[in-house]
Amino acid sequence: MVPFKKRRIQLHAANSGDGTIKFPQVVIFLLERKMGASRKSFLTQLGRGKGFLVEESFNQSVTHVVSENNSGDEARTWLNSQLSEQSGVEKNSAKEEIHVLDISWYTESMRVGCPVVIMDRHRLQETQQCGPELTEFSVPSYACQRCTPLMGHNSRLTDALSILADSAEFSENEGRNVAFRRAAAVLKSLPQPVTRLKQLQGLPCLGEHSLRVIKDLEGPICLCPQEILVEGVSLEVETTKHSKQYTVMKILTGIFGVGVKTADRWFREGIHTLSELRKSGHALNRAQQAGLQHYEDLNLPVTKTEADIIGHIVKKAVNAVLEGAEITLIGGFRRGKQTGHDVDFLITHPEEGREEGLMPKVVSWLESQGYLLYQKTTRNSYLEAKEGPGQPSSNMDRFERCFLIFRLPVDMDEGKVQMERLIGLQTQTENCTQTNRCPPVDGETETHTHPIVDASTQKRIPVLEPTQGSRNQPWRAVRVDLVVSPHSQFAFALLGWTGSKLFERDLRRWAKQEKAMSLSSHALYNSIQRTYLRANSEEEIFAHLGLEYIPPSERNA
Ligand code: 8GT
Ligand code: MN
Repeated sequence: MVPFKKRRIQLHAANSGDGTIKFPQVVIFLLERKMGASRKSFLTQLGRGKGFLVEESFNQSVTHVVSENNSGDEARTWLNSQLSEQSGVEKNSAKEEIHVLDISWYTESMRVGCPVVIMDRHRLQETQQCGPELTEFSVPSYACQRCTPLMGHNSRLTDALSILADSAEFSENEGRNVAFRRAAAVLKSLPQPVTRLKQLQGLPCLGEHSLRVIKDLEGPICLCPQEILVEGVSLEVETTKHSKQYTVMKILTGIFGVGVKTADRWFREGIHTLSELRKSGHALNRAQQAGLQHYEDLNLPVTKTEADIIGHIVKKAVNAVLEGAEITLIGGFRRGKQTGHDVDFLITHPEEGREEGLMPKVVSWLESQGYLLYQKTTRNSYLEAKEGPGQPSSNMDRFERCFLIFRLPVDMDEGKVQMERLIGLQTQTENCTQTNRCPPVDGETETHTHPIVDASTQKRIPVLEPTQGSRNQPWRAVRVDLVVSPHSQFAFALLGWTGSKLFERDLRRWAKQEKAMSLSSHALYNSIQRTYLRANSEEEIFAHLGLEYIPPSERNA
């Protein structure tokens, strides 16, 4: 024990440290109890010399209490007694704000010269652990058993894992792709941000690899002299994100009609940009030609407003060709997304059978009004009695389905689409474009509308498509998917096309593995009883599957 007089002198000397404060948001108090006054004085001086703000006595501005040789309980009891002496400070709220730390945090920070990230080992452990930081998460293993909102609380982690999933997808490593997507989906479903790795113990789908990435991302956080918060990085994620393969595959698979296989082949051939692809002389199919032509537009997110306007136009088309037909917005927008990569609609008619042959008529109407830049229609080939239930492993269903590239008029002056103008719009398309229609093959049709080309000069006539890029056009291209379902299958189609992809995948997996059932977007089949289970609503399907109903807004796994 240092004699009182000497102690005062030492403390005074510490106080007079005139170094500037480099980390004003970190206010430290060193607990003298069991540390001793002389050591406290020495450490205070050391900290101040390095630009740390070390308070002489405990006060309301303190953010970090550092203790040596005290247990977590002892330090917390001391802190609570200090807090209760201070008026207007609630113990519990203060408890969340003040870090109670072991001396190791302080000495490490001294060594580095800035406050190091607080790791588990720096915190004084209390016997009774409670409070939001220590929430123990519990998550069921199937995505269809849990709620996953649009915005999770751990987007930094989920974004990183999604990059690794994309990369695995580009390498056609399906197992790895799904593993990372599942891990990301589990983190997205958590009700709070992950603050400690040990909170993840026992959670499903978090493999060793994902945990390693999370660990790298969670630290070290360091308040550098410039006071920039530097978060932990995952070398693997950074390397992947900036790798040639990843960046090129992102570009090439971003072309409508180009899948991973084709993109990978081009990548290996040395095609790394759109202009290299254009120059390569590769024969592109119609979808790819259209995709390349409208690349910029199709890679701009579609807004909810645009989706609603397209919905209005499609509804008009549907009603024009079949009275009483109904359309429903499905896909991501039904789950509450505000932007999407496309717009998906499900069309049906309350009278079974009336929907037959509807798609070609809707498409013709849209085409005649100049709304289509590209379309490919496939016929419904699903016949329950003949073929049996849809295979759960397949996500390709056999509804009458149409992939469109929609030509959405845009008001150039205001930079946004105007509903009223659009609905009555008669475009000049017939005057300035030509349509290439393929003869139907196996119930499929495909058309691609090009800007008309002057036969003698081979130059485009620039009526609707100025050469300055698509933003100077009075329209934009948007991907739209239309699906027609018989009314008896509507609930299954609605559930199957609302997504998310992982949610759907897990619904089918749950049905098969847990219930011996086979779920598709057409039907639910009980493999043991050999019967189809009818349903008029999504709620009924969840009930058949023995699952709690999850609304669309919580299916964002
Ligand atoms: P996004 O468009 O904003 O990117 O997001 P999304 O709307 O969720 O994705 P999507 O790629 O447009 O797909 C919409 C939903 O349709 C997803 O749930 C997906 O699983 C589902 N889906 C397909 N193709 C097929 C298919 O052939 N059959 C069935 N039943 N569902 C499909 O994408
Ligand atoms: Mn979609």
